[in-house]
Amino acid sequence: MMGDVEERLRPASGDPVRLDAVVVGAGFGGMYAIHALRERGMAVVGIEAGGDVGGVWYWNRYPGARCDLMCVDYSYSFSEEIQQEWTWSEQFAGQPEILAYANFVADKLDLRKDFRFETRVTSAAWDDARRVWAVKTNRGDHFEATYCIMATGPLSIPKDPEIAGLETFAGDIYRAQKWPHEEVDFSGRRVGLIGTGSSGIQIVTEVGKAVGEFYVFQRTPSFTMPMRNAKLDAEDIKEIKDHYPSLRAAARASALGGVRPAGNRAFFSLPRQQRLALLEDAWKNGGHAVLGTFSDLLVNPDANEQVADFVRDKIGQVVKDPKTAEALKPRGYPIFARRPCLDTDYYEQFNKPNVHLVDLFEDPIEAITPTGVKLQSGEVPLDALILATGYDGLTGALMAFEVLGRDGRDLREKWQYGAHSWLGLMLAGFPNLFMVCGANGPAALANIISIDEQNVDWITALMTHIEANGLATVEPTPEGEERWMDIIAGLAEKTMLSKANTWYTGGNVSGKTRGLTMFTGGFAKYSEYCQAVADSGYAELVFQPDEALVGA
Ligand code: NA7
Repeated sequence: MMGDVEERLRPASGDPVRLDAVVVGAGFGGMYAIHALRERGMAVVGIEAGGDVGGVWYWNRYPGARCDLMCVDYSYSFSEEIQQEWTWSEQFAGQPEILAYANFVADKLDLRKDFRFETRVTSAAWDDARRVWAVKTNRGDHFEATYCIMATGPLSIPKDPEIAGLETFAGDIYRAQKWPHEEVDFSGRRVGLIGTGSSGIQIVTEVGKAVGEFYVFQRTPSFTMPMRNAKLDAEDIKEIKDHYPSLRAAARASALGGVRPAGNRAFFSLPRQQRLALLEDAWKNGGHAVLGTFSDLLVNPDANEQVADFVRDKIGQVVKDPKTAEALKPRGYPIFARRPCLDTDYYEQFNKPNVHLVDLFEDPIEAITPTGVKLQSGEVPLDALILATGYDGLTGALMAFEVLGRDGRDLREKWQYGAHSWLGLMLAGFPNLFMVCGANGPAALANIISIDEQNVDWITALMTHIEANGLATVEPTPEGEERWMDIIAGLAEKTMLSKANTWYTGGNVSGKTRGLTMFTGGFAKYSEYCQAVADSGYAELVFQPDEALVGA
């Protein structure tokens, strides 16, 4: 292990700073990685483009930003002290509280001292002769480390809409993915919003409360269901804190990496009236209960369509203007194939006289002008424009800078026709490089903090194996990677998740190879695969010995 980090970060000359590991990203994955590696006595540095910890929760400060998983799930489980000291105020926490939690953890574990903030990695290259990753940043840092851990997050590269004239708009532009730190007052202003995914829907419910005229430019409507968030009282908190071990165990054993029950009965195994009663209960229950009611909603198109009809009926019951209601009803793709959104009074906003839905399928945007949005039917004058147009998900962050593996192999070239990886954790041809919550793991289909912890624990166990056996490098075999990709493809074929144009499939980024690069078998099954590899003595991984120890 390397010596004291502080000392190492101040090299005497312009030589690279030598470390055990570089971690890219200070979201929940990177924060836990820094902690876990330090616990092993390793010298580490974390590099983060944002000004502080929190990852997506640092950037996404838009009004209404909230996690759609309950905080009993969406929080760290590795420290009983943190679990007991931190108290959540609501079932589903808002962005300010999640960011406060990230800061609490960073303070508690003194994580910031090992992070370089407001710093971007410009290149990471494997030096095979010296068996180190050379990592350079836009601030002129040059680190050399045995391991490189990419905790860059599935959603960190914002994607602007490809609409002519966007740069000419003379009013204020706000991006959901990079919201200003200070409060934005929309009252009395004419505001437009482009994008009605999870972010756009959350923005509508908040901005709709205090705005002059609000134009929601909708291309594909999303299915959204009531979150039914609730404050946690002292009794709730006590119960949660007393039962963390069993809550966490249930989460780890589940498909979502969370405690929400998932139904194991098939949709058509019950008579119609009973199915409807269950759906009604789930609707009243809130959250993702509707999704969890039946086991086959993503594999049985008829069942899926009936649940979609159920939700479309609910939209019709809330929205008073029939034309608006019809435009808000998603059609043409299976429910849950796009991220199912959770909201509080989203559809109610469209009953207000100053909130206008613009159906872009009927009246497309021709251009953005200095004064507003030009539709086919004419211009909508605007003072401000909000963009909630999503991300280049899963692969965007690692393709945004140079990552060079063995023999200078470029990751952009490796991923040119789709993201190939092994267990979503490693890449053939890229020794000692790890991804946390990477492409071809469960990623957006499960609780990301559960994945972060599971990934980092698996990685550190592998490091222990490497050290205990006098080894120096590790990487998956190309055959192992292909076998994993066959598993991913085989599972993907069985679900309807690829049947919508979303960031899940790369369908939202023009020119990106389409394909569902996520493990759809569920978090528990994924963990079993990873554990089986460890139990097999890491079959499918190739190691090279530590030459310094050979013959010693
Ligand atoms: P999403 O879910 O990718 O949504 C992006 C939205 O932006 C979606 O409604 C898009 O419509 C819309 N969009 C993109 N480009 C355009 C143009 N050119 N014109 C009109 N509308 C456009 O991103 P979010 O940030 O909401 O959510 C990302 C994840 O965060 C979510 O899945 C959760 O995991 C949390 P389209 O569908 O392309 O018709």
